This record gives sequence, C-alpha cells and structure tokens, in this order.
Amino acid sequence: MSVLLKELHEGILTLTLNRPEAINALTTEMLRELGKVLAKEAPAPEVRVVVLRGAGRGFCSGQDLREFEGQRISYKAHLRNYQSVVEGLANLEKPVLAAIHGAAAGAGLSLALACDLRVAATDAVFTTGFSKIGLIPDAGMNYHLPRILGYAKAFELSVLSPRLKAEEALALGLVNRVMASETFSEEVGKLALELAQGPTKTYGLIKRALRRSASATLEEMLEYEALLQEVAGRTEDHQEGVQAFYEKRPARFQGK
Ligand code: T3D
Repeated sequence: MSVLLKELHEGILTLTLNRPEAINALTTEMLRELGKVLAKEAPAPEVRVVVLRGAGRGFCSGQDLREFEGQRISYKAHLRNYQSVVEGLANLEKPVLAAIHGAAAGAGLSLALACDLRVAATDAVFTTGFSKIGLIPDAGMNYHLPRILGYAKAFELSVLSPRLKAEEALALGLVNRVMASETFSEEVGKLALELAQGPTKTYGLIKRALRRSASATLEEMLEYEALLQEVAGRTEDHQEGVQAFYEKRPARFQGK
C-alpha cells in the first residue's frame, strides 16, 4: 500500500498520508511522494482544491523518529525532505485545506500550518512537540506559526509544547473551524466542494497576494494588487461573476 493516497474527484485532489500504524509519521519516501504530487499533479487545471489529511486515527505525528534512529540530523537531508513539500503547499496557486483529526504534532503540524485553511475534528489534538525532544520547530513552523498566532503565542507553543484540544486551537486562531468527529469527512467534503466551485484561479491570486504581504510594504502591496487585479479582471470567472450579478443568478465558476 502506498504511503500517500491520491484521489481526484469533482476538482478536489485529496492527499492522504498513509502510515496509520505510526499516526502517519513522515518518512523520506512519504515526503518525496508528497513533494512530487504537489509539483507535478496539483498544479493541473482540473485540480481546483487540495485537501491534506491522515489515514487512521490521526493527521500526522511529525518526522518518523525511527527512520534516522542513531543518526545525527543532517542539514542537507532535512532540507531535501521538507523544502519542496512546505514550499509546494505554500506556493501552490489554489486553496489547500488541512483536514485534521486526532494528533497533529511536530512537522505534521508544520505541514498543516503551511496550508491555507485548517479545519479540525472535535477529537483533534495539536502539539508542536519539537522541544520535548530537544529540537527546534522546523518544516516552516518558525515562518508560519508567528504569522498565524503572533510572536508571544508562537513562542509559548514552541517552548512549552502544550497539547491543545480542537476548541483551544480554534480560540487561538490556529484552526479556522471545528467540526463534529462523527461527520468530519462529510463536512470537509462540503467545504472543499464549496471552494472547488469558486473562482479558483482568483483564489490562487488572492493566495499569492496574501503570501507576498508577509514581506512587503503598503506601497509595494498597492502596486502588486493592481497588477494581480488586472490578471483577475481577465479571467472568464470575472466575466461570469459580473454577468451572474446582472442576471440575478448564482455564478457558475470554472476556475478559468
Ligand atoms: O530528522 C530530522 O530532520 C528532524 C526533523 C524533525 C521534525 C519533527 O517532526 S520532530 C517531532 C517528531 N514528532 C514527535 O516528537 C511526536 C511523537 N509522537 C507523540 O508525541 C505522540 O505519539 C502523539 C502526540 C503524536 C500521539 O499520541 P498517542 O498517545 O495518541 O499515540 P502513541 O501511542 O504515542 O503513538 C501510536 C504509535 O505511533 C506508537 O507506535 P507503537 O508503540 O504502537 O508501535 C508510536 O511509537 C508511533 N509514533 C507516534 N509518533 C511517531 C511514531 N513513530 C515514529 N515517529 C513518530 N513521530
């Protein structure tokens, strides 16, 4: 059985981390597969939304601690394993939704943070985990966590590594929504479909603009927005959206 399952249905590419026996702990093979799919398959026009989830009883427990047992951490291997995956999630020009049930720990949480939206089942548990084993957060967590939560909370979660329940994560802004565990898959499916039926090319531009704002001045953003708006203005979905407004009917967006 593959360590990464892929399914494309109604414009939604669902990627399932599949090592349930270790709460989907990340191995080199799994990260390589994920990086490849994000680079080669996810950008295809028929994919309008990506959902990242875990098989079995949790989302992801982070780096597989058994894979490099007894070995020193290598800068090169670490970068090779994580860079393309984290950049792939963050830079893909379409919405990426992390659907988290059970545990999201260490680099598993980092992957969720690199996604655009995080939804949690009521049984979800979040922990940075790194400091508990004498490591610093990685896989982009030092970039994303302070941007999502602010410095003080990011520092607290990184250093003390508490286990947060879904409702606590929601209160902090770590996740966008909490959904009942019993109906989690259906609720995730509905949200993913709502996104997939939207003007997804424009969503990609929105993502690009928000990402750029992390390191830009107001003046730079005003210029960049104008540029991207010109691009959005040329999409078929913009035409359709305006036409639907005139005709007082729901728009039928194609992601073009
Ligand atoms: O090498 C580098 O480049 C460094 C990179 C580091 C990046 C990182 O991600 S470091 C952080 C790694 N992750 C952790 O430290 C988390 C370790 N796991 C846990 O804290 C807990 O397992 C969880 C909070 C995730 C879940 O707890 P619980 O009680 O629900 O499950 P459990 O019983 O602890 O785990 C179930 C099984 O999964 C168990 O296996 P067993 O005993 O039934 O055979 C456990 O060993 C295994 N497992 C859980 N996490 C990992 C793992 N196996 C390998 N690696 C893991 N990370």
